[in-house]
Amino acid sequence: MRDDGEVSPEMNRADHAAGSPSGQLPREALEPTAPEERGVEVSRGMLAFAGVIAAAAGVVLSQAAASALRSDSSPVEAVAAAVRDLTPGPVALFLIHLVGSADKPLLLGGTAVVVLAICGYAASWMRRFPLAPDLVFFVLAGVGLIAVLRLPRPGIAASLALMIGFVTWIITLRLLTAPLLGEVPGADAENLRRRDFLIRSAWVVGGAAVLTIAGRVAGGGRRQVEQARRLLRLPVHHGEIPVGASIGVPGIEPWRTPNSDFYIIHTALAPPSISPQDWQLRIHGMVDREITIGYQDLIDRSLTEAWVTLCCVSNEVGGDLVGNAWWSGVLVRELLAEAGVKPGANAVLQTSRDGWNCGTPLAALTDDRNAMLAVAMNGQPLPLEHGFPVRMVVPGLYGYVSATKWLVDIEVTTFEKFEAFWTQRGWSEKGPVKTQSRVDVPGNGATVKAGSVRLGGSAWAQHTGIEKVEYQLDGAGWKEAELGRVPGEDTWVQWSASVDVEKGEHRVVVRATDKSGYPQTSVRTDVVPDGASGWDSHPFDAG
Ligand SMILES: Nc1nc2c(c(=O)[nH]1)N[C@H]1C(S)=C(S)[C@@H](COP(=O)(O)O)O[C@H]1N2
Ligand SMILES: [Mo]
Repeated sequence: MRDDGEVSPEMNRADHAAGSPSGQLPREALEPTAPEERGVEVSRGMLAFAGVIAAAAGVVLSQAAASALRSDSSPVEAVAAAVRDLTPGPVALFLIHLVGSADKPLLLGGTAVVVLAICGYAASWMRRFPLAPDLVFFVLAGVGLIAVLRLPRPGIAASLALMIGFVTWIITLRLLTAPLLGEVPGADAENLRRRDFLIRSAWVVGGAAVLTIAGRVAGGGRRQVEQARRLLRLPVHHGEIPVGASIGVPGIEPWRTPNSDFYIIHTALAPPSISPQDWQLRIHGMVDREITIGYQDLIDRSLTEAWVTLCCVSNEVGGDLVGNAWWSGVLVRELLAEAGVKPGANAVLQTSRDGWNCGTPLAALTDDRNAMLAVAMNGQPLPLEHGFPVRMVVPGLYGYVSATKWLVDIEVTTFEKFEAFWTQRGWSEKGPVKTQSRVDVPGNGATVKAGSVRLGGSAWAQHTGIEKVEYQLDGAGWKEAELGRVPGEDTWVQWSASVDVEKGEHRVVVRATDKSGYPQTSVRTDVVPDGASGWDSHPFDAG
């Protein structure tokens, strides 16, 4: 997105260059009469404007074509994905992992803005260099082609969409600039040029809008998948919240996270639209028999169901990139047993439809922790954003090394043979979750009524389990909190305590001890490379 800032100021400069005293355009500057000089000035800015509109029309048409042709990605998305993949680790971390869902509009919008700016700038030089924009279009299309070809599933559709965008650029720019560059006789020439130009621009914008809608209607990939999802009737349960798990402290996060509130983290610019009929999972690599399995095959097997708390490695201390749901799916170890894992393997490389990948210790998929290929979340088919139709859920590991959404490929292998997406960007190869606890109430900096106050929050150490949670009020000794009753080791536990506070400022600190006997460390570490540590604490006021 850095280019943004560089290109636009130059564009402004270009717009004003013709009028500048230094006279960057000597040929025009030599022309004697005032009106014509003004005409040149106007058309330089207008040429840039024409370039931007032509570029936008091309981008919009290529998007429409991509969607009509049901391409997985449009050319702009392909370029944005390339920018994402080439972004150095620390910046990518910020952009993709921490900005969360805001990174998608940022990346896509930024890519589009840079393209428009470059095209506008190139078009502003058309009077002196008539082929300048064509050359720039050609180079941009070349970049687009490289980006399209490095997609996880490069296809005819995306290349065709790119071609359509390129041709639109060339034709639209000529169409728009004809009145600006052609000879128009008469005293009123400038106004006529302008009027003709504006009329043509309006046609282009209107046409692009109509074709966008047509593209949506013709494609409708996402809508069809949404529909297929709605019509699915899976033999799964909604998951009754176990008695005692929810301790009913007002203001605390619910023990079950509703699907609509569940945090979303992924690098995909848009969730891939995969209909259940099209979904296939390939299990291969160091196995005796390669397996390919379809959706119906999968859900016809015996389904396993469990409460599992999922959390993100980039969750800060006290953060909310953690959620708890009732998952339904098929045990991974059963599928792996069917394929027959060869001796020597220690890892599974999981790949999603959109090309993201992660490496999971084989042991975590075959031991007693019931790692599953989940098809439902809280009794509903997975929402598209959470990996529809099939994702992996592995208790005790951060999502970035285990929880592949839109999963299509499982390769049994060894860690020495690959480096996964986030590992290449400086994150740890293995990602067991760290024992954590959080204060929910009183809220950070909240004001409560002096007297009896309820403290509460949650603590998690998936697949180890929480032994106890302690809190400290205003630096006094640690006291044990009451815990909710949980069905196993794989979920978070709610904690609460009642305290008496006087008027004034207070601070509550929380720490958990897990069932391995490990007390949560007070040492604060950053989320990179393997998850944050440290105690959560909230100041609050009693009034
Ligand atoms: N295909 C794909 N799967 C993915 C990711 C991704 O970027 N792409 N991100 C992972 C990370 S970092 C996390 S924390 C979890 C988040 O799952 P959720 O969005 O359902 O909460 O998904 C994991 N699965
Ligand atoms: Mo994550």
